[in-house]
Amino acid sequence: MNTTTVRAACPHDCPDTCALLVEVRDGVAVRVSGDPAHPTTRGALCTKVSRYEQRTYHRDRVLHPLRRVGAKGEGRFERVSWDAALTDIAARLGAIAARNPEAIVPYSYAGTMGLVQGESMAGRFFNKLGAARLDRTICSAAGTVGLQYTLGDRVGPDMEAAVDAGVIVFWGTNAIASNLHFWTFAQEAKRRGALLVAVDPYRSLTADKCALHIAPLPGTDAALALGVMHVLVREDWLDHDYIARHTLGFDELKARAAEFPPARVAQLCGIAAHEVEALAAVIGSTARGGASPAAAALPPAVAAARGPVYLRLNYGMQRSAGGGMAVRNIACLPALTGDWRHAAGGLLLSASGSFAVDNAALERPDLLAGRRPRHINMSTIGDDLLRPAGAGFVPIEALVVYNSNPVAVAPDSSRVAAGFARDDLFTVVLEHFLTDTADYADYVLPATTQLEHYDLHKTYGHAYALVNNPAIAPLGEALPNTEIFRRLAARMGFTDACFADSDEAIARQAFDASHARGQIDWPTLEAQGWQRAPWTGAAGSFAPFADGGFGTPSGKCEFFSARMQAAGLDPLPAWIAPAEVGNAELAARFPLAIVSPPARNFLNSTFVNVESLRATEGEPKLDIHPRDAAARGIADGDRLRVFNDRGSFELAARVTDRARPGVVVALSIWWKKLAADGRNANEVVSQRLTDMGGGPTFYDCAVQVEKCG
Ligand SMILES: Nc1nc2c(c(=O)[nH]1)N[C@H]1C(S)=C(S)[C@@H](COP(=O)(O)OP(=O)(O)OC[C@H]3O[C@@H](n4cnc5c(=O)[nH]c(N)nc54)[C@H](O)[C@@H]3O)O[C@H]1N2
Ligand SMILES: Nc1nc2c(c(=O)[nH]1)N[C@H]1C(S)=C(S)[C@@H](COP(=O)(O)OP(=O)(O)OC[C@H]3O[C@@H](n4cnc5c(=O)[nH]c(N)nc54)[C@H](O)[C@@H]3O)O[C@H]1N2
Ligand code: SF4
Ligand SMILES: [Mo]
Repeated sequence: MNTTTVRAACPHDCPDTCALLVEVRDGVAVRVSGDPAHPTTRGALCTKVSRYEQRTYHRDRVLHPLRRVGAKGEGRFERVSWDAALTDIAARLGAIAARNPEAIVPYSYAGTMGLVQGESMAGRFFNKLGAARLDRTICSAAGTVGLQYTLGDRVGPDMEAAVDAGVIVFWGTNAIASNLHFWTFAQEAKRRGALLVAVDPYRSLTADKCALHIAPLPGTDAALALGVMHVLVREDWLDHDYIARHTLGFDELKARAAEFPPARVAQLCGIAAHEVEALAAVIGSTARGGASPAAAALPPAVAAARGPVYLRLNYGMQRSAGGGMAVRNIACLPALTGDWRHAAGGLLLSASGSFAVDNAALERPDLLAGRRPRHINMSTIGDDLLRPAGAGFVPIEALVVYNSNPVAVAPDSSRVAAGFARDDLFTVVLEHFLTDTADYADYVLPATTQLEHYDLHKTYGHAYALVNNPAIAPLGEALPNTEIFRRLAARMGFTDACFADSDEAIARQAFDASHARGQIDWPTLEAQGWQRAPWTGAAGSFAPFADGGFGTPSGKCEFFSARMQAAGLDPLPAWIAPAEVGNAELAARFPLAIVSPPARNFLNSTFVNVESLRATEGEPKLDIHPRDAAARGIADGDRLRVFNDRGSFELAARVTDRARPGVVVALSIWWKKLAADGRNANEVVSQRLTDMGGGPTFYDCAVQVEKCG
């Protein structure tokens, strides 16, 4: 028996990007575990990925090219050869491209976060073709832009540094489900005396374990942050030296914050004024030192809180009409309190700025040869697929989907499905499984999983790059995304040298070697499997803005943003109400807000078809507060219908005070075809976009709930 251990990386859209060790026996992957030497993985994986081999060897893997024989959506296919599939696909894309290449749209997201299997060879292919460009907005676009305006960078304190924090605020993040390794560091901080705080409309697994939980209505965080600013200014819990040296527009911010006293904020957020005071007291704990607050009687743990204050945001608070502004307002707080001075203070939303990626080298926009194709926003793919010709709009004639499952994950699902069902649409899906999306494909092409291909990863949750070495040979006739696009390029007659680059060669092009953040020591990376971004210094000591150095035009934390003004936005932290939550007109018919955040055992819609994980989640459930349930005659376990004007879906009632009054919660993202009614939460979500970045508004959604039958 021949046993080897292969160094790999978790490919999933998760901030932890774990370093993996894959044990291979006689060519078969038998065990996937966390690398004990990697500083944030520390030998542990989540349940999902510790069963990764169950997914790779799943009996439902698509292992050969498939051609549709049934109606769209039915999921009936016949096996064809790679040669037949590629010849026909190239001919059909070629015919469309001859008329107008912009009628071809790539659709991809983060099924793998790999720099190689993501937008490298695929980007080259679509650039050479002159296809439409996809705006990849579906997850983080609003928060990214809000952060860019305010801090000008996507970095923050190290994950490892959380152990030294005095206060950790989980703001719109359910870390136990979606950032497990951060939670482990937070537990260590708690043992050392830190106060854990959650801001989440739902008592999530994480909120449930925090000493202080504030549950504002979804989409009201911008107001809550303004209320916190109000109290910080009122109590003078401010670092005046930091403000003077490293911020822009403090006087204007002060005037704006004056308009948001706790009583007003409490009303906007659907909470009590004393909760605003308490949140301000913990966030102000570094600046206030031992000072006891004047205005409010605080719970003893809150009064005793001491910084540094580590704000851990994830993306939960930016999936509303004012989501960009919410992130921006929160991002102003550590500059007011001076928490950026500390390695364990400040704010982490994304660490994806740790490495400078050379997107031009990966995707080769020069292949466009001066063409400037239109952009299609992935968050409104439903409307765009159904939009008729005219007013300058060229109908979408072909979609090539990879690393994504839009029929399950995109908003306003019945419109998305109707678009995919168009008979005159040519659809190619590169996949591991016959997902809800693959069921609509004309061709399904078998892609390799992370155990079968090479890749290079950076991450959005820590400061390490990782390599992923293939552990096993591709199963069946599966090919890496890169190889599929290489072969398609050859069929299309694309002869540029870059289409011959190997996956390893592409990886070497990925980081911008001319940039301080592009420095990689390849021998170390390859031998160890991972490497810390050298410019960030030693683990746990990185304080990116201790001496200012923000990435904004002024080099300061911009409370006042001229760029926002130029973009037609309020240049100061502002309150933007949700579009549907708390909307008086809608309330008569749709009085409840619904949020549909990730279930712990799924990763977006990935893993829903792995039986052992689905069994743990059970069936789709709706958490509803006892008061809202009683008002509708709903008992625990009843079958419910959730609906609004866009659609409906069904699930089982879980009557619980984990859901606050007025807000129902459907942990997601279920495969539609694995739910009893063939639908999921995205049936009711609108295609409305956020204030910044053109992001989706999954958690800004008004519904009514009733008992079925
Ligand atoms: N297990 C697991 N892990 C995942 C994922 C997964 O699907 N499963 N998905 C990955 C991906 S793609 C992402 S983007 C991240 C997402 O990670 P998170 O951002 O943590 O996930 P969300 O569920 O979107 O938001 C977290 C919490 O925000 C709350 N929330 C909803 N609306 C609001 C609001 O308006 N304000 C506030 N303050 N809170 C709100 C939700 O109730 C939820 O508990 O996780 C990644 N990790
Ligand atoms: N209601 C609701 N909807 C949501 C969200 C929510 O919280 N609530 N979250 C939103 C967010 S934050 C995100 S990021 C999106 C996520 O949306 P997606 O990025 O579409 O994520 P997944 O649903 O996991 O689908 C990824 C697919 O890629 C495939 N895949 C994985 N690796 C490879 C590969 O190497 N090659 C190929 N060809 N395919 C591969 C997987 O099999 C899987 O089917 O969903 C969004 N939708
Ligand atoms: S999904 Fe996240 S926690 Fe799980 S192994 Fe991957 S990176 Fe680690
Ligand atoms: Mo996401």
